[in-house]
Amino acid sequence: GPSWLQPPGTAATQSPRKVPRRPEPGVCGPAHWGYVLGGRDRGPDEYEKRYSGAFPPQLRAQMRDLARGMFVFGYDNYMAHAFPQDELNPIHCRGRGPDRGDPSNLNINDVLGNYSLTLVDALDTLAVMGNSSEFQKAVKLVINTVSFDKDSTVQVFEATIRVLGSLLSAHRIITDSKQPFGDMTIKDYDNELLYMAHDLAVRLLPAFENTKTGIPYPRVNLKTGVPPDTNNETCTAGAGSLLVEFGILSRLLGDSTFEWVARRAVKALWNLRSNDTGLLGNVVNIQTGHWVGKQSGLGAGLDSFYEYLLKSYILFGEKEDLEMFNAAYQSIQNYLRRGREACNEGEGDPPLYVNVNMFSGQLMNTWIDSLQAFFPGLQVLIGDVEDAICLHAFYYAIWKRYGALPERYNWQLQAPDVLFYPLRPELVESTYLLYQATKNPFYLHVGMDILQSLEKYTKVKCGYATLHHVIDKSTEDRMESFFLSETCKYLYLLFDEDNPVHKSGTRYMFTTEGHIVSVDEHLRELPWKEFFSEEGGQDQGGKSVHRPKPHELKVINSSSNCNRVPDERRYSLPLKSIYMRQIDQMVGLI
Ligand code: DMJ
Repeated sequence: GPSWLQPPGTAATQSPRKVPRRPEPGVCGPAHWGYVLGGRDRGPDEYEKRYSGAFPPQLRAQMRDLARGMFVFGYDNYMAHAFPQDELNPIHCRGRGPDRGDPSNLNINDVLGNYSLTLVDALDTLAVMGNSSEFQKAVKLVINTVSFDKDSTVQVFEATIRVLGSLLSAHRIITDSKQPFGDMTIKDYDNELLYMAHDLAVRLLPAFENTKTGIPYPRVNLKTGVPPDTNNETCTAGAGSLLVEFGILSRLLGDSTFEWVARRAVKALWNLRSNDTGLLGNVVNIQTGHWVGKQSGLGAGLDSFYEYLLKSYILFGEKEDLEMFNAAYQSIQNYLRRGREACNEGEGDPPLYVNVNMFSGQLMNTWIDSLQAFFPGLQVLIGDVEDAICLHAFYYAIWKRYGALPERYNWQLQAPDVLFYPLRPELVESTYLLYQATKNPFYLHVGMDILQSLEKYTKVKCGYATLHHVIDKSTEDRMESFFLSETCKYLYLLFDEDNPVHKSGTRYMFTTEGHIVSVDEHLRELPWKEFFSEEGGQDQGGKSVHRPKPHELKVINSSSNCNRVPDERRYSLPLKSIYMRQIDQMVGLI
């Protein structure tokens, strides 16, 4: 089996890995993925021909229009058949709201709050695509018809990233004096979206009360607060990735409450990390602080926790956020990363990030999940582009095999463990960010491939449907709101070379739901600094907690922190044929 089964240090890998490193031509080691996935030997010329040549401008425009058409088809059908309900059932052309008949149906009820979720979540995609008339119409509809005074019990995290984040993003677009996307102003706009965001956040606040650790309850009822029979267990990402939206809201309103509770949650989780490994688990009890789920990985349960440590720093400039991120990144390199030290050189299997026990660092299982595919995008933001290239290629290899990403893929069995694909954006997100960092046309080919398989396997009568089974390609009657807010947006941006998001002087960052927020000095002003003094290096029992030394990786400066990577700071080594060969070995099926 691959050396990924071995603990770090016993395989061909060094721990900790030194990052980032540059490849030297001609030293590819044996690639396990190559034979796992059926790779064939090909001469370098073929790679040059296939990927390194320019992606013709007409083809790029065609793909941009295809991505736009995909969004429009999904959006128009939602508006025609589902609005004001939360989601579109694209096969039967109907709307879907919360499952009132079965409160335990969390897959639905955590997300659908009876607040026109898909419309709200799609607002800034309309702006990014330059559709000012529909953006203005949609904003007015939201203002006039959406209310949060609903007897809906929703997940705090989902309501925050999908609804609160979108309202704040749209508010900023409307009030931006530069209007880079065309005229997105609203006549007589009186900060209504900001007030709606405030109203929603106030309804979420009960989740942060009566918790002994400061870690919030996972769910609240928007009318009545935390339900009496509520669960005391939450996943780390759910409780610890609220700071971007809550911080923006606080800073726009000049009210520290929201940022304070979100930051307290992050710190409480951080203080519960393992003293030995520096890792966090995936599920914690909010009253006792005990880890219920001890699995540490980059996917479900933890993904956006890491993402928001870095993005909070980018947005608010608080050093402690960067320090936490750097320490977390180092622990990830030490305990989760398996395989050879460098992506593109040396002996041993290519690198992979596995799931381990947070206390021992021992491997817990042999699957990775599709949510983890966001991680190369995060690595681009910190400049670890080479490692990002490798991890992205692994996920693309899986996509090539199934025309989608199975929710879980077992790398030991070389088969999916969980077979559905709900139109998730993570691989497209990383593809877009890697393209911005390298400008290598390989990523346009990847995007085209993804677009074409979405068209082929998921397009149905009234929209795009969840793949129930990535092998037999059967579908389910559900189109999640992130398909319009993220998947379509990243695909469009990948091919829209001149989009203001990566062209204008304004710097944008994406929230974890793909909502754009501009990074500006205004958000770094902090009138309530004294409330946020360091709570010290102590755990809850007063014992001092070991803090790993912050990793050397530095966010280069505020302008390269954004998703728009300026020309002069792009990865200086474009993908050469050596990369292509490597990627081909991994992908195998190209
Ligand atoms: C989205 O809601 C967000 O990207 C979140 O961070 C993770 N899951 C979905 C998309 O897969």
